[in-house]
Amino acid sequence: MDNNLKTLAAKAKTFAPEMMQPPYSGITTFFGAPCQRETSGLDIALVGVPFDLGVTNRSGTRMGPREIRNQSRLVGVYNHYSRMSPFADCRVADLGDVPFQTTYDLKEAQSDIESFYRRISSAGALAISAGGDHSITYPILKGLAPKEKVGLIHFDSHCDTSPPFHGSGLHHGCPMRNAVEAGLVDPERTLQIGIRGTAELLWQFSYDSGIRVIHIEELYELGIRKVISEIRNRVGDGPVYISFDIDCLDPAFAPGTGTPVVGGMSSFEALQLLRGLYGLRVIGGDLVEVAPPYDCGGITALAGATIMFEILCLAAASRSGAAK
Ligand SMILES: [Mn+2]
Repeated sequence: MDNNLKTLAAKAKTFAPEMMQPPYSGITTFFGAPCQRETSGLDIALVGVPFDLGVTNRSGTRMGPREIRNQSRLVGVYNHYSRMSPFADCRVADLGDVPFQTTYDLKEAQSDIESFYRRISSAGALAISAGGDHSITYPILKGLAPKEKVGLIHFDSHCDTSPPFHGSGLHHGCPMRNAVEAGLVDPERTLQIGIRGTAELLWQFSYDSGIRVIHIEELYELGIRKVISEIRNRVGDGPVYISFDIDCLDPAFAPGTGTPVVGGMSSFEALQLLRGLYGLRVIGGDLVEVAPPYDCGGITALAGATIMFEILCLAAASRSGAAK
């Protein structure tokens, strides 16, 4: 963290010339980061996953990465709260979108996602992703292939631990169950935050496996500080993955999503929760479920890009050891 902006600028590692251009011009990348295909030498890869074959209801998140890239030009490059720039502390690049061999087969497409992330983890880089529907989190975690089970900090209005239904166990309502059952995620070091709505009957697995579920009502009863403290205590010093479904926010703040549920947190409350997580060993994260066809004036994509930036900053702080 650095109060001296001149020092910060001087140590910039990937302040690409594009970042200094007007945000409405040039070829759009996440936060204006340099675009490249090569993973070697990278600390953090930014990745788009334009995929929505896993939705249980309204499609449209395949359009998410492009619009999040667009709105992200209003977000970087400096984080006033943590007084740092991920682009100064780390080598960060936009790796583009996961290329799909087929866009018509859920299982095949998820194996394309897994392969792409395996390449990133083999290069020793962290990955921060923009979805896409939430089904992508499971193949991302498989591809990242963490050496030990990760703790999961999952913001959502749904637990996404449902059993298979309508002929698939890979849809966007069950990635967290899949990740626990595959031994990738440690349920005892997992929290699901902001949960609400009428799908509760689908989430028995969360309770049975020992995941800590914090419904939205409890979040407001406890307050942000106590929830942060519980997150930190529960995930401890081990590796952590952060998955943020934009439908965790109230639809007033994020209408552009396939399965909105009223009564959620504000975008400011989400940012405050994330800002309480500096110092954790963040190995990656994603921001999913932004569906531009239902958005109004880009507010959901902007909220998504802002949250993605906060997660990027947490990862950069973790990577550079500059944690607050
Ligand atoms: Mn979700």
